[in-house]
Amino acid sequence: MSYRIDPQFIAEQNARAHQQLQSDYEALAGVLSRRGCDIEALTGQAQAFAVALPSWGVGTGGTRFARFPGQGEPRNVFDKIDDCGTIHQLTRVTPGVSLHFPWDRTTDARALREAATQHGLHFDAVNSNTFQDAAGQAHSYKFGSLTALDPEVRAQAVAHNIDCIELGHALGSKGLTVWIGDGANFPGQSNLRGALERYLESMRAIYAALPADWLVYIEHKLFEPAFYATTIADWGTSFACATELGPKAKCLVDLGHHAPNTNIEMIVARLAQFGKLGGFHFNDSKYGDDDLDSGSINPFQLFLVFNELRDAAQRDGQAFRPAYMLDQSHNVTDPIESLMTSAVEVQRAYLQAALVDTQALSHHQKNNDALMAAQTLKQAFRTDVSAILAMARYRSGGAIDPVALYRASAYRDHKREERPVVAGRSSSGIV
Ligand code: AOS
Ligand code: ZN
Ligand code: ZN
Ligand code: ZN
Repeated sequence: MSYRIDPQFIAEQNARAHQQLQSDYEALAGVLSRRGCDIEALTGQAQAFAVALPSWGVGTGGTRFARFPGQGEPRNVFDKIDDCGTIHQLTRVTPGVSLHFPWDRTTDARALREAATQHGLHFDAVNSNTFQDAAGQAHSYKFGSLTALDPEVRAQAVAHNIDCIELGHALGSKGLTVWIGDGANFPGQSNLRGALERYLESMRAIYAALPADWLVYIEHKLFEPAFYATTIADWGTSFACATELGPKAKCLVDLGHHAPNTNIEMIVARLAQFGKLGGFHFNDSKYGDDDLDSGSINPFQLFLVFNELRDAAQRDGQAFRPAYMLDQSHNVTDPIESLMTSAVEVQRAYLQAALVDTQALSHHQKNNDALMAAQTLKQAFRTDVSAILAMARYRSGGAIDPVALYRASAYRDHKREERPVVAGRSSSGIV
């Protein structure tokens, strides 16, 4: 039986912090009520919020350059589910897990589904992988996958995506995220239009295999590994392809996949306006696809993204339900601590956006009062909602302070014993 944090231990740790939380919460309730906001409604909203975990994020020490494996890291998808379960147990905000095939392939989908259910987890969108060669595959993706000139390579890449749909279907997923590294490193290397034509042809075959209640998410990325011309480089290409494919195709925005200083919140607004905003890979970055913890570099940008999401939800109501996922992996922290931190930061941005005084904002906009409009957003952004987030976790059975509780539990030490290091192992699938 693998180690799990005892709910009794959570209750004990929370008991020590509860009084302090209660007084912070009451103080904040007073501040908010003077602004006409009901803290209880906000706490309810925080409790209902969710962001899915990337299975690849719980592996330790991964960047594209090297891995520095940590002790007690997950050895397989079942271990990953245990770690994701722990993150959800403490934060109560991450009930979904996004798997990546073939990294997370298992022959026993039923056992995997059962393991997830035991942790109160379900499976969010599954991710295909044609950006690296899997052991034993017939054709290499060195010169592309869904866009490859060789029809056999394309057929293999399409078949893999359909395979992912079937695996995901057996696990209760409802979506497939497709990110490809296809593109060119040199001008002239490939015909730019031809590559996109082949992409669409391949995607049509994948689209045709989607179950009725599934979506396919097209994830764009400016560059890397293709450094001259990435086939699906931007939201315009993503939008055009999603439109070509049909209503089950939507665009996925990974915050790290844009040129520096790109106005990502505006991209979010555009995609939402035209009904093509499918979801997110949340993370943060300073230079490129850095995959750092959410809110660690630019929390204001994250808030502004959620401000657009708030606006879209207000306009479109229940129909507007983009998929929220994290996508991060790096070298220097315990990934469980980082993922808990990111999940809470995304939840924080959501809540801060819920605090925007929308009436005041539209009043200032009507009067062309740019200064006060900006101040209205800043007021919401500057509000420290930590006590609401902590209260939401507490009421949902999670930890008032997830990182402190995780450290106090010595979870990783237990896992170090349960998951002995095997020489040469690289199970997390991080590239
Ligand atoms: C790659 O840059 C993308 O962010 C994908 O979402 C990818 O599948 C994921 O980061 C795992 O490597
Ligand atoms: Zn991503
Ligand atoms: Zn990224
Ligand atoms: Zn990425």
